[in-house]
Amino acid sequence: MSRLVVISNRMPLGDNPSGGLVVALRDTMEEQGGLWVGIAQGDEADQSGAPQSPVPRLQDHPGLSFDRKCLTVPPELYDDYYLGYSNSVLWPLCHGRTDLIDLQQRYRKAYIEVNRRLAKAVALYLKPDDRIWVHDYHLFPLADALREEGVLNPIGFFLHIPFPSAANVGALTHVGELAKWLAAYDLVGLQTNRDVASCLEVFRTLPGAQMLMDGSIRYRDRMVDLKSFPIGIEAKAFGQMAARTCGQSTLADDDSKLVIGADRLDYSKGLPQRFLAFDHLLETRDEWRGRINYLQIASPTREDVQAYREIREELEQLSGAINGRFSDIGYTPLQYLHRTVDRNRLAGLYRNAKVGLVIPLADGMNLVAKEYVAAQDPADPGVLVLSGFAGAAEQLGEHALIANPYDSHQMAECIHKALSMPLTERQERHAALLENVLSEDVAWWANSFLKALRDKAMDEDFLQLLAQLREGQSPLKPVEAS
Ligand code: ADQ
Repeated sequence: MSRLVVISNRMPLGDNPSGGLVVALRDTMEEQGGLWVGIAQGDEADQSGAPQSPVPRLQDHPGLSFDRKCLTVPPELYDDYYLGYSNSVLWPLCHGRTDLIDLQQRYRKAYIEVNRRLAKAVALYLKPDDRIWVHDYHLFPLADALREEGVLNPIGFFLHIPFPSAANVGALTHVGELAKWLAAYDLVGLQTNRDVASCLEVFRTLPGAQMLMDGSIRYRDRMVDLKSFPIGIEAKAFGQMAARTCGQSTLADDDSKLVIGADRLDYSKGLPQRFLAFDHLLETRDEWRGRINYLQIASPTREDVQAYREIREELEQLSGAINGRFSDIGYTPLQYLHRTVDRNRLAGLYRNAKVGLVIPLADGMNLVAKEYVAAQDPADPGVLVLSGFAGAAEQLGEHALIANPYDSHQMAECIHKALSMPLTERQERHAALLENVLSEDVAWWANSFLKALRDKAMDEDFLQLLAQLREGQSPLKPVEAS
């Protein structure tokens, strides 16, 4: 079987990597073997021991059963690529926050430069039959840059965040450039059908793009397939972990009801909106005062970007105000933790919570929604309250309670309904959700994507064969006389 080469901004470092995507792909890599390439910031000369050469070198990270290599990028260039173009331009664009875009020429230059360096470095290590799987918005231009280096291998791309709408994408100025980057891939995977529709719409508005009957796109001289592959989690293992750890993860008295949220502290996650809805619930349904606790865990992220500092301040103010209003002796309604929590502990907390509150304003998928479902006790499960703007709503929307983050009253009523839901209804909803989360798990996701990439490569080989036959060339090599 051909080798799998995974390329992402972050890669598993350390001997025992953790985290949704990393764990998922690590399993695939351990099964198949392969090469994983990532990017880190640092001093190139220190890493390679040699002055910077025109072709950047990759640093080896031995220690796992597959190969890991890392491109080192100097801090200033890395910041402009990562905090700048990736997280101050592309992230807000893809999450519908064009008002937060900070479009600076040097960011775009750095983004293209880092992708170019990565392509040059990776090209040296590629074998002719490698399959390449590139991940996420940091690396949109990578296939185009690899093609510049003469790489002909099948290259797939998976976007973990939403695809920007056609109405917003113009904020990039260079929309044709984005289309060219995408068309350099053989397969572009998106989280949802809604994202596929947005991507098709962006191509539809571009001169030179052609939509083909099979759903693929011809753009200039390239053909690219677009499909949705909703990412899953290691559901079975996560459920077992939750069952093991729930005993050590109790927070409050038995009769109090726990509502939980766990997110990176990101403006796309709708955290102020959740706090306002909780405030509204305590205000309008006073039977819950003293009886429910909302635990919101928010892990620190991208704190060097202004918009992230602002949302942190906003949450601190809101949580103080809510607790000031509704706390009593021995009762603090809202616990807001600005930190990362160990995954074992988190799984146990999910299992003990009667309500999982997953209310982003925009989200590619949202793995917390799936983790919450996997963690429940099927005999006495909690209820998932899910935003319709999470990608997960395409798979889970029918059996979760769908809440609108922009409507505090409706969200508060959803939480009330979840807390009051009879056992049989909770069991029925949970059984349907769990079936989906278990069957469309992370292995299913990775295998579906890789199969589609393989099929596409075979189709291309077949088309090439046909073209050769039409031109009267024999596709068969002459047998050499011995
Ligand atoms: P994220 O935006 O990071 O991922 P999400 O899918 O929710 O969002 O994954 C977060 C992960 O971090 C989950 O595994 C969660 O358990 C964990 N986590 C969150 N808060 C934590 C905390 N305080 N402590 C410890 N762990 C915490 C991006 C996209 C998503 C997409 C994923 C995968 O933005 O839409 O679902 O990639 O494709």
